[in-house]
Amino acid sequence: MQKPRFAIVLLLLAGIHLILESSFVKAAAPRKPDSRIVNGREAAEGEFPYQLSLRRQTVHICGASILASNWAITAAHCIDGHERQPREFTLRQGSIMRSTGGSVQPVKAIHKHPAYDRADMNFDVALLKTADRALSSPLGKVAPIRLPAVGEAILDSVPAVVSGWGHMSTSNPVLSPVLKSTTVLTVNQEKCHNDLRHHGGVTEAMFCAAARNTDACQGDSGGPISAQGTLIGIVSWGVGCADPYYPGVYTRLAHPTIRRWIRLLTKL
Ligand code: 4AZ
Repeated sequence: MQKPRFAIVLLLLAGIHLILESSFVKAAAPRKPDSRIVNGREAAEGEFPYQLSLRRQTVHICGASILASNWAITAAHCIDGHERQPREFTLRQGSIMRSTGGSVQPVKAIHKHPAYDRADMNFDVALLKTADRALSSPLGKVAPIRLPAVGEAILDSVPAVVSGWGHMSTSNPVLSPVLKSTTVLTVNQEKCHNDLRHHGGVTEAMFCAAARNTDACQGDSGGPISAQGTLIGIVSWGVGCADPYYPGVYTRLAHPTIRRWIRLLTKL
């Protein structure tokens, strides 16, 4: 089983990263569009105003997105086991730099989806509550992203933009110091289920997206994938990164069980 490994890798990464963050950043190769993250491009300041870096004990562990000035959304696997310790977590907003700029806001409460299953990553979503108006900025670099309607379908082969500070490739497991994004195409649900059949397939609370030589990767987890200004999903899991045989898997936010749970807690 590949899936639980990602969560473990992420925790290990956080530990190693705590020690090596500065040296990793220094060791990164000089800027080359093709050698960072799994391809994609560097973001411009203000291009992803809803993007957050979720930090545990000051170290980037995952992405997250702003839903309102006091609510963020991430993956359940990013906070699993720590939902009673919100004070370990902070959110950096308003900066394309992973470790500098913008402002860092404390998380006040963590709500893990009640149906989250770490064995198969089903319902991989969590809500993070902050102080009122914490997730906003007068500089205009911070803004919420809209959610899909309940049950809103995702068509096949639709372009969607995913962003984060995650690994540049499976063989170059280094976080990006600068926010990156890439465009992937949504994958037909049955095709994805079949592609991932040896890894448990996908549920209705997941969808897949892929493109040649580009993908989300470890460290992008919990972050946004959007289409036409709507947050359609959250980076959840995959088998390697940018592997031509395995599409990336995302939490489907329009799934009624997820969307209604978000509304219940946030009124959004
Ligand atoms: C992860 O564990 C992860 N290739 C995220 C996305 C993908 C793989 C792994 C997609 O954070």
